[in-house]
Amino acid sequence: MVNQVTLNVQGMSCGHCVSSVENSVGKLDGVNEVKVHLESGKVDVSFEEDKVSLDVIKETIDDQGYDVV
Ligand SMILES: [Cu+2]
Repeated sequence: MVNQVTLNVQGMSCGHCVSSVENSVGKLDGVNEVKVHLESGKVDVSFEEDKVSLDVIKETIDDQGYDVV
């Protein structure tokens, strides 16, 4: 089952932040698509609920040094 969420993430300020988040989340098994919107601080994620949980996605962003609010 595909789920689609938009997360609010604080601390992303440049292209490097965008790639850190997009690459780390994009690497997770079960994530179909991840798109960072730098200006609004939003991250769209499309993922397979039976393969990866939202918690793991949030943790992965957190591990890169950003805050999911
Ligand atoms: Cu940055």
